[in-house]
Amino acid sequence: MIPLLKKLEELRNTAFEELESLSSKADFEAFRVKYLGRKGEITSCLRELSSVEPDMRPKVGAAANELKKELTEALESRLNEADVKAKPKSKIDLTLPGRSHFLGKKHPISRTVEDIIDIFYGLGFSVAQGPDVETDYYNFDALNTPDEHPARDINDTFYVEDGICLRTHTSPVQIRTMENKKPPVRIIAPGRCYRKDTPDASHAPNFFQVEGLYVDTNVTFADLKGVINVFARRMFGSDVKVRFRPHFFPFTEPSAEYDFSCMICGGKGCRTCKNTGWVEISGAGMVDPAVFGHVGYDPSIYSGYAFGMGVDRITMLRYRINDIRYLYDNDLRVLTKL
Ligand code: 2NM
Repeated sequence: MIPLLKKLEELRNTAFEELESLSSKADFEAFRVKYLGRKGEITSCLRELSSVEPDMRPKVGAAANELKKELTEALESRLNEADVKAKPKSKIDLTLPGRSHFLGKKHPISRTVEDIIDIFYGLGFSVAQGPDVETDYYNFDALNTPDEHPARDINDTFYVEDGICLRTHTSPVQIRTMENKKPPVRIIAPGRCYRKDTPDASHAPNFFQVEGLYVDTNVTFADLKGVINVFARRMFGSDVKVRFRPHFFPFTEPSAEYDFSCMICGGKGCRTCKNTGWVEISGAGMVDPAVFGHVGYDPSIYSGYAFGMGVDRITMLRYRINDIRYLYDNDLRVLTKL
């Protein structure tokens, strides 16, 4: 037998034997260098081919290449199984079903506020904002609310300290805006308000309002009715009806409360409208000259209307929520269904 062939045969035996005994990554690498490397055993056999008789070279060369291929494959498969064994048992159970993710949603009140803002943008209003913590002056005095008015009672208003309260409406924003800007003024003031009410189906100690104000020359109650009518239709559709009932507010004269026809029952009468066919939205009126006096507007030149609306009430109507507390409970069953 050709010595080189014999050598290859021995190499095969020792190499395969050695391969079985390897365990560490370093062992495998050393093995690869020793047998399959550029200066390894098989390469050196191939170099010795020149010493073999020419007609035998192809046979010996093929044998060397064959061994190289077998060893490479064997090493590969040993590495793979060693890899599996080397890994610690995973703590992650890949067979578990995936977790579903909740996709965040805007709160229904935020959605209503945004829709209201969009409608009033379309009517030429801009948005004004102010602080939640107010002085008595902005929350009451400037709004022509007398000292003895029941709304000022410590049982109705949250006082932070003497003379400082949580705003009970967003009207202070209107006052601040008028102080800083000459007419024409056409703004809405959306935001959170606070009243010391015991929570029930229709009361929460904090709630949301959007108030509107338009001051210019020759503004009339007819302009107010027009804007409220347009708002009602854009918000609830072309079938909704609006009615105004005389009322009193210290900051407007004349004043009214206004109702929309009930969109739950279509005006026929149901629980939400207490069988009247109408749901109260809020109040409105012509800004009282005394209020203009506080902000330095001349009531003989300017007139204006103001209105409020209860965002919670509107939200409850459009999403058919029959208890205001659902809006503040962070109950995902409510939030994900809307
Ligand atoms: C309402 C109802 C009627 C109102 C009045 C003013 C201001 F600042 F111009 F005097 N702002 N908002 C107003 C008027 C608010 O909400 C029920």
